[in-house]
Amino acid sequence: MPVQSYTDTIAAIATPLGNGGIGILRISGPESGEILRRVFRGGSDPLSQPRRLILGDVQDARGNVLDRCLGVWMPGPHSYTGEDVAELQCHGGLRLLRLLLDALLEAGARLAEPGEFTLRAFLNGRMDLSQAEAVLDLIQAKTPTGAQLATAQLRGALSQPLSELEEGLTRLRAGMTVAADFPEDADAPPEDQVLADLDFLLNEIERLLENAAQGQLYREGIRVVLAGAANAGKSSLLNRLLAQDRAIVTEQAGTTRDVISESIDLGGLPVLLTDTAGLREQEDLDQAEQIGIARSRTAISQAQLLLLVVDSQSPGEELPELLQQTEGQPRLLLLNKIDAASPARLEETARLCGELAPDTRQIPLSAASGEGLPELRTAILEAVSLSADQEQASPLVINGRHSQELRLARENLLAAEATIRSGLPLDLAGVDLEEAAWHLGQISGSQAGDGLLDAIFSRFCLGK
Ligand SMILES: Nc1nc2c(ncn2[C@@H]2O[C@H](COP(=O)(O)OP(=O)(O)OP(=O)(O)O)[C@@H](O)[C@H]2O)c(=O)[nH]1
Ligand SMILES: [Mg+2]
Repeated sequence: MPVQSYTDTIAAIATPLGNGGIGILRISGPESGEILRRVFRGGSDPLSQPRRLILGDVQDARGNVLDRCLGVWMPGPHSYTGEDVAELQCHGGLRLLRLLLDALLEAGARLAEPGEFTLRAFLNGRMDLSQAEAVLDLIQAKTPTGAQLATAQLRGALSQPLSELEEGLTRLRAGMTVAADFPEDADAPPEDQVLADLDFLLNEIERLLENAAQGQLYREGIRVVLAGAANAGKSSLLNRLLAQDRAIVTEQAGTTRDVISESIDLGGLPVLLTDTAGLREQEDLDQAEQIGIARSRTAISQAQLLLLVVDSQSPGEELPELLQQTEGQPRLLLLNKIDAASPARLEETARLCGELAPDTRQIPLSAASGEGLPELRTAILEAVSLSADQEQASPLVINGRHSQELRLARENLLAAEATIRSGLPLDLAGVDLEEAAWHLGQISGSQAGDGLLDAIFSRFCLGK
């Protein structure tokens, strides 16, 4: 862990920049106590009562009282940053908070960079890099499940298996060095043991990557597009899933002209649901509808999951072409309007769809009555390989950077395994293992360079 001791003291407004009930100013660094004493006049000295809220006045260098607020003193190392930290809970007016911040800067603090509090927490060993990134995920979480997963990561869901991996790898490398240098040494692990240990590490990485794929979905969500012939009921379905009258629905074909997107929370999965203009071939389409249809085609090509809506009473002549064009894309066929279709018509439509797209799952439903909607929700989750039963899954919120480093570490371990299996001397595998350790260190931060840290922490907001 890179330990660095800062000599300066930073300050920032930690609450959102707007008017609110309260606004919090945060100070961290060796001068925090001094600065707090300079600006805060409480009923008692906050420094003599760590972690206690003290009521007092904040004043500027000229002695003007700016606000009445609560001050709290949190001495390091048991603070968020690991340094001496002070916070002022004031009234939440933006203009007022700026004045108060000025007073802190006048009293000797420097304005914090975005993410600098969390960067200091990382550099002081209060959290590893994956936990610091979880702080960012937590702030930006799109659904309650996303927030829960980020909290789990903050509490060590990734750091813990990761540090076990790093330790396992270190032990393995140490054993192999002994085996290479002193093959007769009783402590040297036999080749079988080395291979078994490597296998164990590989399985562990594999498991993390699998959970990561799920976690990424919960974190970033998926783009789901409703497409199909005009009048099939796409907008009605959008409204039904949103539980809100968002898109205009009429009996006329060609109602929707533009692409409409809304977010929904589907069992914790953030879904960006897009309604599109119905596809239809006709000579006399006006210009708006033609542009709308072109936009539909773009949306269709960018979807991560397509919901192809079919009127089960009459599937329409556009269906074969649409099915052909979207072949190979993840998709579901929604046989809509089952409330109005006779059983014979429904069966006929299902048979036709089965012929045209034998591998595509069909879901009979009704946007009007809501029948089949629970099945649709489950099918969407299953289509992106998520269990509708969240208790069973243990997704990890790993970002793209983490999974990339895990994959590179896996490649290094596989290369090491191949070297050993081919009967080459054990120490030749050492370089690969060293590299694997380096990649794991990029996730925990034990090997992270300044460039990486800058890239990560600059994405934070001010005051975090
Ligand atoms: N009976 C019945 N009618 C439905 C159902 N879903 C939609 N409709 C009707 O079908 C007609 C077209 O619905 P829309 O939701 O506008 O269809 P659309 O696919 O968005 O149509 P375009 O925007 O023109 O492409 C409306 O009159 C709806 O009330 C359903 O499940 N059952
Ligand atoms: Mg529509």
